[in-house]
Amino acid sequence: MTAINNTTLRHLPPDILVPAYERGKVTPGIAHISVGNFHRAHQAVYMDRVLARPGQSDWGLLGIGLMENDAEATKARDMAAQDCLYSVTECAPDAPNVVRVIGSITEYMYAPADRAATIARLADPAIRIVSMTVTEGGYYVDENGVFPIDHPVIAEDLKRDVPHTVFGLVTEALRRRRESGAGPFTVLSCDNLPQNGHVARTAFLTWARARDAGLAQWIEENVTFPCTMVDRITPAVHPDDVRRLDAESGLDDRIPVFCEDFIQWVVEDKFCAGRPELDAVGVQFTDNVQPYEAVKLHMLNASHSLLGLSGVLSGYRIVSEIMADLNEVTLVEQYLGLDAEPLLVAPPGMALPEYGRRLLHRFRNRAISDQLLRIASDSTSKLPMFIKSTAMGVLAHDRPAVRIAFVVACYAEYLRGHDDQGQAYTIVEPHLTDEDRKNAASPRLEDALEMSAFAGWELQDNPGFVATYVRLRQSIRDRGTRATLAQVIAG
Ligand code: CS2
Repeated sequence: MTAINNTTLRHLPPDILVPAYERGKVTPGIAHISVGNFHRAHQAVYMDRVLARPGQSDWGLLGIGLMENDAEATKARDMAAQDCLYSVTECAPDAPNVVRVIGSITEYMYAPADRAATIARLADPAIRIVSMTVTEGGYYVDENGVFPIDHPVIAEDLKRDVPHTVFGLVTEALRRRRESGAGPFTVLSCDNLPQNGHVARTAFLTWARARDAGLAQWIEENVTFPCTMVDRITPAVHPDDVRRLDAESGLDDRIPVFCEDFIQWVVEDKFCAGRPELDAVGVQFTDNVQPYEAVKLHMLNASHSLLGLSGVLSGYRIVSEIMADLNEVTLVEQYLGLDAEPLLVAPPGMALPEYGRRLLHRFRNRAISDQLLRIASDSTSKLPMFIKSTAMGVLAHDRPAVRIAFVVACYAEYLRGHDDQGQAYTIVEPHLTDEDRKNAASPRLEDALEMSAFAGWELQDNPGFVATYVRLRQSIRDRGTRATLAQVIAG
């Protein structure tokens, strides 16, 4: 097995694709905050393509680890040991896997080790874009579009001279740039939430206003926050996956990632300090990302949530396996065709039924073994982004809400932490409050509709919906999820 680093890069096994540019000449122009698997399989791959083009060598990536925990500290050490190189295994459903080593991240900083140094690095005029994948819940913006400055995490961080949150780091860097005349950078959200650029703008501006009104005004006038739609299914990488991927590639890579072969990025062309030639490497630029993002969130991510929550309860763990269950597939087909699609406007050149069929094809991809527990995790933040607008549209049009009631019931039951066979699983729900836990566990099943995931959905105002939800949830308890699903798809 060959270790990956700058020295071994030109001597890797011949079937491994390596960067087609001289990494030594690349300097960072983009700082990316929270370098998760998705970023490494998506934006970093596009940037790897960009760097192979002439005149683009000042658009390397500076990765920034934000969260203070052991996993992040280990990642920083692994990145350093491998000169920030790592392999991406792209899995097509019907062709051999392709392994490429990605070289676009050329520098990595673990912010908790030295936050002041991280802020100083972001203030470097060479950095012209600060992008981020901080998760759906990471923006804190509530159902009314308000960034809560009195939230304990935010209120505490606002008091610090050297803040810890993404809002604090970015705002302090912008303060320096304003003072030094370095000018603004673009703030680019790459998370799965509707109007992610607008949400990011609200969050960063509200934070800045709470610190310094003059700075906030400068940000408002100078910094741009493009909206983006990002798409590539990227499973979690467990220790078993590391062993499997390394055995397949022949590399001794401590931090490999794997993903589907599909990739898409639609971006609003609004960059206040320039941008790399992403349009030359397959990124779509548009004035209006909204229809693309609505289709992606309300079709792909929503289907994922349906499969994740009902599937985990039924005893499934892997997406491609659940796709052999006709009832689960029918649930998704009915949800897409009857609930989601009638409320969506197709983006130019896209037919929604065809998009839906392609999704099912992607989910069937056996080569990626995507995990249902990954998809179900943090449903508290995801359901408002993926399901809420469809739920509200279905209820407003008085259409049958049985599938919405089912996913709501599945979420509440999933929180009990074991499937219908009694198998326990770990719930990863960082945004679930104590009040939520109480409501989820309440013997009065309606109380679960008070959980923060459903804030603003107006579910309780609809007695028909409440009755269907209670009936389905009780049925999951009495008869199991599979039997309940059979009733749901029968209408
Ligand atoms: C998934 C997404 O986590 C989830 O809920 O739906 O991670 C999904 O795989 C990506 O958005 C695909 O682009």
